[in-house]
Amino acid sequence: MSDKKKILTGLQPTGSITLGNYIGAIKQVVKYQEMYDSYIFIADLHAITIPQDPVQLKENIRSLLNIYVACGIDPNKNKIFVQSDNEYHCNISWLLECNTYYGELSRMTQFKDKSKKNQNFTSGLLTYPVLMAADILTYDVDYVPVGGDQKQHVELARDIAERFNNKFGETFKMSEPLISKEGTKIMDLQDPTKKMSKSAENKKGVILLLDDVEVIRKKIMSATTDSEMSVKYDPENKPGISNLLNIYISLTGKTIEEAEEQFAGSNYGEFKKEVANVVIKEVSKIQAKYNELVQTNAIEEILNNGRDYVVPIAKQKYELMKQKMGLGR
Ligand code: ATP
Ligand code: LTN
Repeated sequence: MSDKKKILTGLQPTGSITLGNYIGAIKQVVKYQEMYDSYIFIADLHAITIPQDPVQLKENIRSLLNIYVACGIDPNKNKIFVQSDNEYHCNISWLLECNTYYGELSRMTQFKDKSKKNQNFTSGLLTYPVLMAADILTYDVDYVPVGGDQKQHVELARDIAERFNNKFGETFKMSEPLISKEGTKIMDLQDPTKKMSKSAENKKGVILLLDDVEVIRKKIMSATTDSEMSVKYDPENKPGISNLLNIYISLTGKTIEEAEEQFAGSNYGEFKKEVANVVIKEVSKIQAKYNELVQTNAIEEILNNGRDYVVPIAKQKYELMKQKMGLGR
């Protein structure tokens, strides 16, 4: 038994991964795997709370997994699985749903936002946080690394766990959200006052990890800057240059001061060229690994191992819940 603390994260298989996701989230998970016993899964059952094209969804699931492994998520240090491969998540979710109040779910901020946008929303959109609670509570994890938008859902999972424990006896560990400190936020290259986002309509300012490297170079070379001529970190007055500096230091490990000193006297063209070289070097490594993974289909074995590890754990938790609730024969 490992004495490491356990963490669990779910990733929605929607859209293509951006350089912002890589710097802001994936590199974080790669760091965590050294400290924690990590569970990481593709939340495909969560993705279908809004309509998905089946062919596209299947493609996104595989692509996301291959990208994560290509970025350094190590299958030997993480239990990597697909949520729908473990049927117990849904079974456990139902038992938890019957211990969750409608009022709690309809108060969730994300539900309120998303249901407003679409009049014909499904009931899955409402009950989604219970499925998320099932994901978390099944494995008795210590921490759940999430972005600020998901904190409320992790807190709901704690409420549900506490209620269940009080009613039926100790069954679940109380997991805590692990909100990383506001990490480096990478901005859109064309509009550096906006976050680089995978759902941006115009992709000129968004670097996708699977973009052709020459496309990446072009995107960086045509990034918005300013009319001064100094490579200085000043997000307020020089958002474009500051964003490029952020990208540069995130990938080189240098400090802002070191980078400013290095580029003192350089013009913006020279600076951008160097940023592009650094990004391309990093992305090329990821793409090479990605292509190798796609060709060898290595992900298949990784996912089989992940599934075989997590299913017995979830089955045991489900049986325990059934027994406590008086279900079955
Ligand atoms: P959307 O287009 O739906 O807003 P997104 O690209 O912002 O998607 P999310 O799925 O919301 O991606 O976020 C996944 C993870 O990536 C989160 O941890 C989030 O903080 C991080 N992330 C997303 N965009 C950036 C960015 N531009 N800079 C740093 N981190 C980011
Ligand atoms: N809801 C999360 C994805 C998610 C998750 C989880 C995160 C599903 N289940 C369990 C942490 C733990 C999202 O939309 N990012």
